[in-house]
Amino acid sequence: QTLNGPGNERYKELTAELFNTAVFENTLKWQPLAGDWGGGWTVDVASKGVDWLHQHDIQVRGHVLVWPSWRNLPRSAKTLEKEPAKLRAAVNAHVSELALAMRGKLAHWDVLNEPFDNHDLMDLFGDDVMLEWFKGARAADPNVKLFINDYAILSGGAGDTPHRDHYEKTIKFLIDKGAPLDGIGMQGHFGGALTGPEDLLKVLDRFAKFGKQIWITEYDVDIDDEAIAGQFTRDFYTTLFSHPAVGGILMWGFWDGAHWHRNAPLYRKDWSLKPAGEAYRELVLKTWRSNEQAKTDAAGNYKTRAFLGKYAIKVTAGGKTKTVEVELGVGSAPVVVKLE
Ligand code: 9MR
Repeated sequence: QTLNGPGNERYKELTAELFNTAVFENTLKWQPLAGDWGGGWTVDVASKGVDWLHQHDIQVRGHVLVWPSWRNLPRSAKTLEKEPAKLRAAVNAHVSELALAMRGKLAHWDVLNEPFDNHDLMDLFGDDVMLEWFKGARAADPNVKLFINDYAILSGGAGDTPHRDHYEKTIKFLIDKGAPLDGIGMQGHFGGALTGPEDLLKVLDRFAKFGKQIWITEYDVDIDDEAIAGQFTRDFYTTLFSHPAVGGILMWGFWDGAHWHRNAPLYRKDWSLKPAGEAYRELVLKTWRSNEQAKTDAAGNYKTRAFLGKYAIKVTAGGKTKTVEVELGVGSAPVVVKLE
């Protein structure tokens, strides 16, 4: 959205510095692609954005194939309300066509968004229709990870809520029925009721039992007190980062100049850093990046602990130097560097 707007250059610079996964706020939604929001929204624009992100080593989430309520479907869908067979086919065609058009470009797809209060299509066709969307996406792009996504799962304080209960039931339904579901998205839009670390962990455990990766897909915190937002962001990221089921956290914008509430987590409109931005930079760019220099033992071995991720290892001996790039994952083998 900011590609042609003011702040474009700074926005891109910071995107490349701060993130390794990104999502388009609106570009891949059906309504804009169908022309309901005016011109300029095309798969081609999205693909160019993806190319830029890939050039900067940033993987991309696709958002969203089906957001199944009249208010979030294109106008053309509503006109088919009285012709259910055509409507069902149109939704399935959209899933296949868009997933095919983006095939190989995306790491994740949100196949289904906010089923708790966006269920007009399920009311018409029954819950099994959700399986068609997941299967259609899988058939069109076999390697992209397929997600369900909803809000008010982490946010809103502690306890069981109808929203959380419904999410758990829906995920169980999809898995039991054999939907190719790879991951669970939890949006993470916080307003008044901030959820503390212990309660966040309880929610994560509740959903981790499905054995799928959990991603926080749309983090932000819309409160006036920047200091509290900063402390909360620090605690939120630390808690989520500590949980083995969590694959990653995305922010729903990071700059006040391009944010749905004009209150983004990291940067004010004038690009000054908010307390949450300081906390984020400290954790993500420093604390969680392992960086060290050491000598091996006489046999040439060296062992250390490091956070998971991509590393460059530079080895020097007998006047020779070699640098290798490695990715440290769970259970990675020792790295062998031969100087020849
Ligand atoms: O931030 C998005 C805003 O620009 C759009 O007008 C709106 C409707 O498409 O969607 C907003 O993004 C939502 C996201 O797609 C799903 N989760 C909640 C987000 C904030 O409303």
